[in-house]
Amino acid sequence: MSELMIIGMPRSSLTRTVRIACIEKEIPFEFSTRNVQLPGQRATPEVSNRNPFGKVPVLVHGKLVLYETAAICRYIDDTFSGPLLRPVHTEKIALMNQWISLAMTRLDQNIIRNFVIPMVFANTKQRHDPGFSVRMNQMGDLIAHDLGVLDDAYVDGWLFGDRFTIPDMMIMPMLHYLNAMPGGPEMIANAPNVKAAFTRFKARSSAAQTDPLLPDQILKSA
Ligand SMILES: N[C@@H](CCC(=O)N[C@@H](CS)C(=O)NCC(=O)O)C(=O)O
Repeated sequence: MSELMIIGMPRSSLTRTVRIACIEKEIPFEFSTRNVQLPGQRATPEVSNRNPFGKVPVLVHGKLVLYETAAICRYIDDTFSGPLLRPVHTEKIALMNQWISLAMTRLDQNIIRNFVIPMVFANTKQRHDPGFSVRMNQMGDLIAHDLGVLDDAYVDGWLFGDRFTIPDMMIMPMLHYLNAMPGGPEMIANAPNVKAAFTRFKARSSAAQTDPLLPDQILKSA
């Protein structure tokens, strides 16, 4: 058994982020999906015994049990040798922390929690409520704004030029879900630098190895 274990679900975008971080860092790890709850269900003891907030991903490394995606990714980068998952200069590290914070708060909320999850899990009655489409359209406008901001930041390739860093590993899996939503490909296409980065992401081995294998359009099937 490998020394490092990631607990989570294959379709969790944040679990995917930490798996990508391990693969990019070139470290072996065990991916444990055993007894992890399905989305929307109560946390199982497998998870809640390690994270009292009942969320995944969780990392277990020897005696260390760590939750929160940003903390896990930084730990992986700081602890193991292998390609750096962050820029080198202090100012750029500060900017990376800015993007990590934005990815984990605003982007995760706007794209995954308030758009993708309602779109996927709304039942027929909720879907036919006029308020639902109003809310989804409002979220679409917010996401379009956020993609516009990201587009300027992705002008040089990744957020930090040639180096694929932790916030890229957070943002790209979110875009994978957005791209599977009605209107998602159009939103991404309106941000050409983001679209180019997303295309490069899909070609990476770490993306292929962690692909949640979504249908082209997911509505109630996730
Ligand atoms: N702040 C946490 C958020 C983790 C989170 O929300 N994970 C989702 C999957 S992407 C989850 O565990 N969902 C299951 C649930 O809420 O029951 C982090 O950064 O890791």
